[in-house]
Amino acid sequence: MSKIEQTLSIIKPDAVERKLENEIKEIFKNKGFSILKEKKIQIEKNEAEKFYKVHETKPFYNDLCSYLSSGPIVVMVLEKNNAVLENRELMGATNPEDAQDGTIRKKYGISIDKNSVHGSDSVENAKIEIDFFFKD
Ligand code: IDP
Ligand code: MG
Repeated sequence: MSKIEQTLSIIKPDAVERKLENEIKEIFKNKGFSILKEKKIQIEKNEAEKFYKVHETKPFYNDLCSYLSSGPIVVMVLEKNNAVLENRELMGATNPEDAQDGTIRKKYGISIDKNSVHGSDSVENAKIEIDFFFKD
């Protein structure tokens, strides 16, 4: 069974800095994702801390939040059948070294921290993350 879902995608600072946003958006569109909403923003570190709160006990939390707030990002709501899982598959493994051929992180990721994209990991978290950036 497939069902229409929405998921939150972020093109992270390393990819925006390398001017990859249009290329990455084309990949999503070519795979059948609709970009329902998008905005290019830079967030404050305290907002990144809220967004990544689930990771607050991890040793990489501080660096992760500094990084996400270090430059412009592109935040998007993607829609497709099974969007959450399909986006995770298209992104590839968290560490680009482990990501499969054909994935965004394999193609563009620099390192485990500079891995070019974020994607929600469940339908429930997708709703929370979409609200975080687009509730107004
Ligand atoms: P995900 O982005 O694939 O969902 P998460 O485990 O949710 O991966 O971690 C969030 C982000 O934190 C990752 O995308 C990555 O940038 C960073 N991260 C995860 N694990 C590590 C690590 O071991 N060292 C440094 N950064 C990490
Ligand atoms: Mg995650």
